[in-house]
Amino acid sequence: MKKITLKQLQQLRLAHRRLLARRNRLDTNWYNGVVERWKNPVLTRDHVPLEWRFDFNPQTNPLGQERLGINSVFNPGAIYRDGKFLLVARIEGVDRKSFFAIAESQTGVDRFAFWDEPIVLPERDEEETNVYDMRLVQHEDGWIYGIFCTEKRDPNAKPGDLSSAIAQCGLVRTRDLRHWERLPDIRTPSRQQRNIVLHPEFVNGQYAFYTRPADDFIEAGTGGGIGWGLVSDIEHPVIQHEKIIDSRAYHTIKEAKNGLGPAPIKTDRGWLQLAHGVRPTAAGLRYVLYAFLTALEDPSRVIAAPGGYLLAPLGPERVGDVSNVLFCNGWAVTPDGRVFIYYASSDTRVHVATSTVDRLLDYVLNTPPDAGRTRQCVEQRLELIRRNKQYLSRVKAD
Ligand code: M1P
Repeated sequence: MKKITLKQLQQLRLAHRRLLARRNRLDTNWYNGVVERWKNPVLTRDHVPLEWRFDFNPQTNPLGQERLGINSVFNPGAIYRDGKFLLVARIEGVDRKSFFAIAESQTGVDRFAFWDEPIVLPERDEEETNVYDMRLVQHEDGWIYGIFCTEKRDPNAKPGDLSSAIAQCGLVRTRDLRHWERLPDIRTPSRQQRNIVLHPEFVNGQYAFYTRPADDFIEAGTGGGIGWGLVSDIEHPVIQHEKIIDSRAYHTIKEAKNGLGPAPIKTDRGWLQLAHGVRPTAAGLRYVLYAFLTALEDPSRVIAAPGGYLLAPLGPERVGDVSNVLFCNGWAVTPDGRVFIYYASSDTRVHVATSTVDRLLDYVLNTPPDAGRTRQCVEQRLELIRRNKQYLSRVKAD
């Protein structure tokens, strides 16, 4: 029995090593000129080190069973640092609780490997039951901040109600991604807060946050939209006033709710922003990713907003624990302007799409906005078709 068990574990090790060494390939079946998709997910539950799951000692695990299983790896924050791509992934155990761990790669598109242990996040509240979706932000004050969702059971829930929860935003900071200091949770006027993102620069000498006010845990309720608020003291992060800078809208990709993804990328034309938009369907909520641009001198002012989505769940991405979901809270930009968008599909695994700052700027500045109504949308398309006809007939005539 012991022999077979050992052999199984050796086979697991071999398969794990092979997975971590696997090179990725561009998905050549897909083209839009803005981003490339890649064939393989960059992180899955199978990437999690075997030592985090199995007890390798035959004395205590004679049957070689998995002791602490992993359900999924998704929604990572991202940063490019010292020539490496680092993801702070949300790892969900089979017990439904999530924790954070860092995976690193030299290429950004494959061969991600987790550091030897998960992050030990300092706790502030014993009621905190789950944490997830960390945004990593290198702020101009010199710290790297981690902003994440902290969730607990609603203290006012009736005894039989085990689903009502309160989501708020936790805050940590670090200089080396190994030692984390927990700051007080971010306080805002809203009952529910997820998807808070720190802007990487001071605005009028203050820390600036993108928020997502909501009065319901799953739906936005009467709230919603991407909000904006300022904080003077990061060690006492209280946002007194939130203003909505990107609203939900009827019959758009962000009808039900929306939320900022990663911290924006500074470009010479403005701040490049990536967000998720959610709409209701008969099959449940559908999450897609959309991009827009805000003004350099006022990052809360939207100056370009392409219509529709940039990325939506495709093929196998459409299926998972929460199907029909793309979610992104991490992207990394290299000094030469390459952009690596780490998006998760269906709350299950992590993929990468690649682009450049220039291509994303072209996309946000030159894609027509949502025309609002079918009739206007047809006009938009006719205009494109007729310009193409004119151009192509001229080229043929030449
Ligand atoms: O299940 C989809 C996503 O739902 C929540 O995001 P939001 O509050 O924007 O709807 C989060 O739980 C997120 O982790 C999850 O991917």
